[in-house]
Amino acid sequence: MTIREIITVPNPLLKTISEPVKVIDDEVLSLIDDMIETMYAAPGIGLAAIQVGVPKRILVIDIAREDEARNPLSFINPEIIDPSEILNSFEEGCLSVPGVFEEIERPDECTVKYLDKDGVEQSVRCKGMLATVIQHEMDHLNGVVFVDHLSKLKRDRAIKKSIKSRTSEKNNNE
Ligand code: GNR
Ligand code: NI
Repeated sequence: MTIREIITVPNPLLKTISEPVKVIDDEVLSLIDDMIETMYAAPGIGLAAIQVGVPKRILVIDIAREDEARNPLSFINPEIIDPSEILNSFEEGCLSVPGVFEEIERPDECTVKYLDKDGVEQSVRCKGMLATVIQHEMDHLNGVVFVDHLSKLKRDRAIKKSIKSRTSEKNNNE
């Protein structure tokens, strides 16, 4: 397993629409392993393949608390269906927009249909935190980052702030 580099705004790759996985081969399985390791190292609670520069429709998520056992979930070719009309607001962050946290409204519940690592179709009803993270990750597969849900003014400020925070972090580490 390898920790891969996470791309950040304003890298234009983040706007890519990712392609469905055609065959779940060793390359896909090792990408999933690397994504899980990269997510834990970051640390984050979810990661889309495009965040490590690979435009494939693959997500990994682990919303277990720190005092709980790890529970990495992987989703291949996920689709969101039946989003609830009820919305929920959650403070979101993104490994590709470091240093920025904003309240984002999304459907409170949704169902995700996907292929597991064995290529078997699965369907899960997601609520709360899992629903938020799944929708945040699905956005990445469609070239959308969470700050795209903000007004243009707020989005431009958020991206500037993120670039600035990343630059100062680099300087601190050097
Ligand atoms: O680590 C992450 N935390 C988070 C918090 C609230 C809503 C969404 C997320 S996902 C994020 C990791 C990430 O950027 N995934 O794409
Ligand atoms: Ni993200």
